[in-house]
Amino acid sequence: MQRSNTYPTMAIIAAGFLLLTVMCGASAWAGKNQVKIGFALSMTGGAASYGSTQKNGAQLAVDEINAAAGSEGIKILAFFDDDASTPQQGINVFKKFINSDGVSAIIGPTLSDTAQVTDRIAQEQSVPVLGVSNTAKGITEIGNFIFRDSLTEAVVVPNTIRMAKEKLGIRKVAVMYGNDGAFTKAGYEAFKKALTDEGITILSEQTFAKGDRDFSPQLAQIKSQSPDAIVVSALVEEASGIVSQARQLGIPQSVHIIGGNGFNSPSLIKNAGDSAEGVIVGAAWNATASNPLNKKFVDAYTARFGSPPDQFAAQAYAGVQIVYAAVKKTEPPFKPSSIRDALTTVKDMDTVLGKFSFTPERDADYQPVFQQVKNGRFVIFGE
Ligand code: 1QQ
Repeated sequence: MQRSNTYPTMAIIAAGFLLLTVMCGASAWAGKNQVKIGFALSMTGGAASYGSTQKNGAQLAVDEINAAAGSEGIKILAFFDDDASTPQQGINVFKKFINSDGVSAIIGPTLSDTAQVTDRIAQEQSVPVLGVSNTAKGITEIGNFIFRDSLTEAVVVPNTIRMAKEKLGIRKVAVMYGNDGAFTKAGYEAFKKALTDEGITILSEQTFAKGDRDFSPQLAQIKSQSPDAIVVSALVEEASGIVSQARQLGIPQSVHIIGGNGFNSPSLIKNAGDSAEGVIVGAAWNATASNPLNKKFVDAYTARFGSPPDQFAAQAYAGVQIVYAAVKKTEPPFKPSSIRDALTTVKDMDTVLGKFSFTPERDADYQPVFQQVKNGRFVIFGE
């Protein structure tokens, strides 16, 4: 009796093991061609205008890549999380990506302020990071695992100021900047250097802080100095207030307003309305760029999200493709350090930003554009 009972039991156990082995094998196989990428983007807080379009751009790229990969190719398993526009939440998200989700690479965070601290964590844990909107200096200096496809203020601003002098005849300016953030301070330093290099007189320097709403004291003083232009390093919330209030206080449109990367969001135009007309801003990308990839991207993005992409969406979209190009040069299990090494070999890659390569310092290497707000859109100056 005992024997006859034992056989069926053993057979069931053996079958169970077999099934388990097959299932594990299957899931290991299914996961083999999948690379985990974490996206730390600002969905809430002061940088949400940038983060929301970044997320759209990234999602579009991931979906296109996964559709094209079919059943054989490498698919991206994307983890999206909100860095809340703060360093503290950025740290939480990076730790979760690295320690719980086990991602092979991270894209983000949105702000340089956040990147300054989060990227140190990734560097220490040897996980590569691609910044897609960090433009302050000192980010890629954190270490050899840190890359970015966003052009720095140090690259964009000199071009903006040179063009403003050439095309608009700017000779004397007033400067306004946020003195409490990595990005706004880096932008200020870049502007100051470029203005000095071009021999443009700085009539005064005014500061403000994140969250300020009233800029009338600074603008009243600037108005009394009659500059040719007001040069502003601000994130979009403060930038919108400055632009609207400058015009409300009667500073005429003939006094140009020149912004840094913080101005590159359509939210500036939405918030400041007519006051935004004529604003000058240097950028890493313009919607009208004629390369065929860009045209396809603009159409696909507009069809899916109901409004055209901005620079932040374009940089995020290109960022996913850049990381994926590196992933494809590695083998499962897509070790973070292998992806890092492969990223250094990305060269002359066709992207919506144009032909893309990294500098030896892992920064972006391509030409900035000089834009103006015209009829509620960022257009290439003079077009
Ligand atoms: C930075 C920026 C912001 C304006 C956009 C995200 O460039 O923080 O570096």
